[in-house]
Amino acid sequence: MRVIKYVFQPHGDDRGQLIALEEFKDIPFKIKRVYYMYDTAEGVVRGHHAHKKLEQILVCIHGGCKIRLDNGKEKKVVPLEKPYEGLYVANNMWREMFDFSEDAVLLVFASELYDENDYIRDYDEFIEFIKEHPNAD
Ligand code: T46
Repeated sequence: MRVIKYVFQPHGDDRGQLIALEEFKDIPFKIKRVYYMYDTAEGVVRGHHAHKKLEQILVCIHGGCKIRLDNGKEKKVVPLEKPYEGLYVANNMWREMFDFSEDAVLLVFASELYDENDYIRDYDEFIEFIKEHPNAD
């Protein structure tokens, strides 16, 4: 499984750092939605689903967390703990987010508006879905 992690270029000067993200330039799709999660309780695992269409970039802009990616054949755990790193998560990828630090803020750029019908929340259904929609690699 190929993990696609973007390293964003900060505009740093003696005042500190600034990162600007533009659609189709830094983010490889049109950004239709942005959401973020914070105050995640200790031991919580979020996610446990895949998507039919939605693509996303995950950035832990404060603190740290881990993302488990599962393409149905292989699983990989990707730590996110730098505000300049973005993890691309394709639609047909089962994901879980865990090990959130107390101060973690996980920011997500999404290619689609929120649509509950786009979620695959049953793992067996996900395995059936990727037979017809295989992952790139
Ligand atoms: C994903 C991972 C990385 C909304 O009303 N609008 C939204 O845009 C989102 C994302 C959520 N919600 C509502 C739906 C639920 O009642 O917020 C509640 C929590 O959402 P959910 O349980 O889906 O959160 P996670 O952390 O399990 O998953 C989220 C995204 O939903 C999902 O697309 O890939 O983060």
